[in-house]
Amino acid sequence: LELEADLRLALERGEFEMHYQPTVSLPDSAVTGFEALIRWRHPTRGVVPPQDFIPIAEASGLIVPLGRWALTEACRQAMAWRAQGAEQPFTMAVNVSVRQFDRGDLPGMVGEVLAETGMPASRLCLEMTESVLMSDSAENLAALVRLKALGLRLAIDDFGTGYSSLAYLRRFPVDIIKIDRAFVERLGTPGDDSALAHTIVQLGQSLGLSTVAEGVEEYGQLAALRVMGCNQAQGFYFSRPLPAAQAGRLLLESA
Ligand code: G
Ligand code: G
Ligand code: MN
Ligand code: NA
Repeated sequence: LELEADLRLALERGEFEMHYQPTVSLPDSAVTGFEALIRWRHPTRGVVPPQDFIPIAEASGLIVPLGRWALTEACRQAMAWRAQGAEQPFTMAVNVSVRQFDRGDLPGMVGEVLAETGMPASRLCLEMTESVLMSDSAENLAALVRLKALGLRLAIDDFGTGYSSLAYLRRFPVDIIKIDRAFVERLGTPGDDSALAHTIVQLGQSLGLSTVAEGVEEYGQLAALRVMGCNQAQGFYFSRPLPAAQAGRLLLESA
């Protein structure tokens, strides 16, 4: 409760910041863009991880203004990097909560933020968990169709950890599946268990979806993903999430 009260004030006080973790293409490991990840610098508790405050923001409805702030900041930053000379196309991926679908007009908000920041829709990706599709609601489907009509891309985050059926991948206008790091962990080790990661990559290929492996920490995992034909990767092996200034340097150097 104390944290919820603090959370209400934190936006006004400017205590949030975004960090950016690069994503790379395979097999060449060129930087393709970033995932924006929110951080809260609490005045007395230090950095509070998102797992500790996103659920509170979701339950209280604060996720709606907080989500708008995060999207605006990520788009504003992407445009600032372009202005600083990042000429290569790169994507900005922003996480959205299922609560932003039921508690607000997510497509309307996204359209406004694109207009306010000048961010090209084609460079924006929204990441959502399977829960958005699992509810099988007509409202969520309509919202996804409106988001797609803006021209952006949609990714399923933590893919393979939900309880949803695969049928929704056809029904919903999804472009990217992000393979949960649980399936990446044991790749490239002796007697590794690569069957599930491989199956998800093949599922993506057969449905025409791009696959992104999360949580790549070691070379052996990267090598295994290259062989499977996974399209992109992300993880500590390449880079941790970085403050904006460092992420910007990485982008400008990789041009
Ligand atoms: O970077 P990491 O510990 O920071 O992120 C932990 C979790 O918090 C991840 O599941 C991530 O998707 C989620 N998360 C990070 N930033 C945001 C955000 O801006 N909005 C939402 N809804 N979730 C986020
Ligand atoms: O659920 P989502 O994919 O949005 O979560 C992103 C989270 O994963 C963030 O907390 C981020 O810090 C974390 N993360 C990113 N790369 C790695 C990695 O290589 N290993 C581990 N253990 N966590 C990672
Ligand atoms: Mn994510
Ligand atoms: Na994920």
